[in-house]
Amino acid sequence: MADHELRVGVIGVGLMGTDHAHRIARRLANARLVAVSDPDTARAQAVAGLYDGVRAIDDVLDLVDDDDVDAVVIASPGPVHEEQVLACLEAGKYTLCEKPLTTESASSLRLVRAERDRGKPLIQLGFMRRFDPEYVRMKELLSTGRLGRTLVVHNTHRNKDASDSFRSEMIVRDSLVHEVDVARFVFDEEIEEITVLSPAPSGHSPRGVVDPQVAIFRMTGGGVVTNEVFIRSQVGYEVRCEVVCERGTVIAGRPWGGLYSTAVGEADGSWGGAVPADFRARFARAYDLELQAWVDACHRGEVVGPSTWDGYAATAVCEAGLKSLATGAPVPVDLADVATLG
Ligand code: ISE
Repeated sequence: MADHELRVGVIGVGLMGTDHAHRIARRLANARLVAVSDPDTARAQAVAGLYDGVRAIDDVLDLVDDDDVDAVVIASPGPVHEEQVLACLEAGKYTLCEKPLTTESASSLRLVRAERDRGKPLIQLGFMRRFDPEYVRMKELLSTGRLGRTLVVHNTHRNKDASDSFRSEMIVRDSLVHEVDVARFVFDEEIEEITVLSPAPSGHSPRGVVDPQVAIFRMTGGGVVTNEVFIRSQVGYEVRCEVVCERGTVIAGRPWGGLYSTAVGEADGSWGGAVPADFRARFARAYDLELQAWVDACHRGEVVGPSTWDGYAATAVCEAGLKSLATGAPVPVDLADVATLG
């Protein structure tokens, strides 16, 4: 890849895309933000206007084909990812695609195949927790074997609030999908069965929306993962992962530092520290490391981090999860045979 700064175009400048645009423009080394595109062209122009020399390009596919764009970040909603990722593959451009890869396993698998047919990986999936320093250290510790085999994992994933349009299905596809990736990352195995339970909903969840949800994964090696996802917790952003092994446990994302205290009254429910408001604050460092690793890999002509296969496997698990959400019964995960992919 080029010996100049990597010239990056960002597709989709909603919450995450705007955050990534800023990160590329201001915080990354050896990269430069050169273009943004969004169906909301006024918004794209507003984001482009924040930085010198950044163009707003009306048509997303024109951004992909632009000769001055070396590499692309896709931060648009999942349902439009297939067309955009395919365009990046056809243009031969390195791409960081935010999760989910797509919203159905069939389209995700088409992308896995399209990338393999090109003969060279180009796509990194945006599962940022794999770059969070605590998750990285947890994985390193597990890999030493000192704790023995991993038996059980408990994930907690809470957001402060969500709009009424964030329905039960989106909690599976857009939120639980992170736990799906964490489980596969921690165990280095696929998920073979998922059960999604529907507790009595919070009074803050819109009519008909199951929030919180509790999902249980069974791994191919027999391990079990429990997951609580609660999108309208009213408090803030809390993401934790506790791994239980034969000879010890590890927790990533535990509140730490300073005094631990609880008190009735004004400070009810506080612990001596602040709960981050959302994922941009909690995972800011992980996103920086994720995008810097992507930029560095682009310069080396490589792809690091989660792959299209990881994106496909996560989509397939969520698809089974949606079936389970409807009945509460366990649903097997139907994954393509890797050997048939060529
Ligand atoms: C959002 O899309 C994310 O990826 C966040 O990490 C997650 O916490 C949130 O629930 C999703 O909506």
